[in-house]
Amino acid sequence: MSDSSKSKSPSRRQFLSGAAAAGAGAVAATAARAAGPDPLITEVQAWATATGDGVDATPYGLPIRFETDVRRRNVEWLTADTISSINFTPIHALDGTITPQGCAFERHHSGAIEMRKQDYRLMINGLVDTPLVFTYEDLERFPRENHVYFCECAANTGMEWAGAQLNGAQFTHGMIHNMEYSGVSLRTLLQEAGLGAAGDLKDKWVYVEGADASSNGRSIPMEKALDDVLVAFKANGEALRKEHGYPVRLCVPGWEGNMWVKWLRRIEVVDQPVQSREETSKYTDTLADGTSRKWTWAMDAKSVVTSPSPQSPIKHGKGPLVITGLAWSGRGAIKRVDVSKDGGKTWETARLGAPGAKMALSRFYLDTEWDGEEMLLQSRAMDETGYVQPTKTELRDVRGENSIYHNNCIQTWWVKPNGEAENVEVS
Ligand SMILES: Nc1nc2c(c(=O)[nH]1)N[C@H]1C(S)=C(S)[C@@H](COP(=O)(O)O)O[C@H]1N2
Ligand SMILES: [Mo]
Repeated sequence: MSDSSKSKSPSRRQFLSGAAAAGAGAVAATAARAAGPDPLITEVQAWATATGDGVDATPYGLPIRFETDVRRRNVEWLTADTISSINFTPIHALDGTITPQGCAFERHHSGAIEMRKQDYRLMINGLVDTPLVFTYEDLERFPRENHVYFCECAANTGMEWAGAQLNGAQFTHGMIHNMEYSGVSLRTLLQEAGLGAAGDLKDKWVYVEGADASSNGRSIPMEKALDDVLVAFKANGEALRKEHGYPVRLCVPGWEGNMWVKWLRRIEVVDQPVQSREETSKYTDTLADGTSRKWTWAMDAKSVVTSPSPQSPIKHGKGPLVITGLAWSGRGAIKRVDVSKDGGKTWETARLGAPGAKMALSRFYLDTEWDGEEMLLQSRAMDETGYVQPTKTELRDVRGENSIYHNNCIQTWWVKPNGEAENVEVS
């Protein structure tokens, strides 16, 4: 509970007003200078002595050159080549909840393919009344929906099972992005083909496939297919980027990223799961006794402090500190996030940037005072089902240590008195 926020807010205000009034005396001015630049800007600054760039027809705007560090990164030793590989979203450097496409992680099994809209075709076949092939223009004529959803690769945080491994939230938790998608519900397209031929829909499935060499085929139970699955062609208002499946991808809200088939080419209604590579030998969890857990579709509630973190150290001294991070759940909306500074012994409830939305990222903030001492920073998410994000020990007790996928345990950053942070484990 944030009992401390009440007692601490006056000192926060004192600090800020102290800086603003620093001109009053030499001692105050020195204090303010130590905390930041001079408070009064009376001279004409360089930017006002000439005009800036005119508007021009730049092909497409890019971030200002001072922000080029905010970019995807990969971990070279992780995969044998970049064709079947992954890069990571710079979540340590972003704020709010929407991930710009230009820095949203990519995961390909056989490289990103380039397809023109004119060449795009989507086939629905199998147990349908009328097998159909849609062009891109056909899809645009069905009623459209907009939804914000996160997409998390099941392997996110997968390198952390055996111990603290990668030093940065980008690498430990960056296989996630959150975008506003525009598209047509899969239900609408299935109804267009007609599901009468499928008979009882309860035990039916759809098998979805991409146009790339891997095909990335996955079976989805009909109940989910008719619920909230979206056939998307826009993300954050613009066309999908090539690497995210241009021109059309599937969004399977709350479920593991692997099911979000890119370059979507075929949807087959079938009477049993296909048992493809991606849903048997891959994306399956090996338990402590060596057996495998079949199908883990929904991504359980999870959170991470994005700043401070190893790539986003504290650059100021003690005093006001904003601790922030992301929380999400594949089973619904985030209800609450708690933050601990002492490795999970005590917790304070963080402030959500906006009320949690179903299967979408939530941003949390803990506006706090830093005493300049070391912290073992953690965050713990709770979703609307009442599920609470587990500690690493709790998760290992249930799942053993052989797993890779579906690691949603609490993350710890050891923040040192110099403001630097390191990936650690607490027991
Ligand atoms: N056709 C196709 N779809 C695919 C993949 C792929 O390799 N080919 N990778 C899957 C995996 S494992 C994930 S995590 C997500 C990643 O989506 P992104 O590249 O847009 O981040 O796409 C999924 N869809
Ligand atoms: Mo994935």
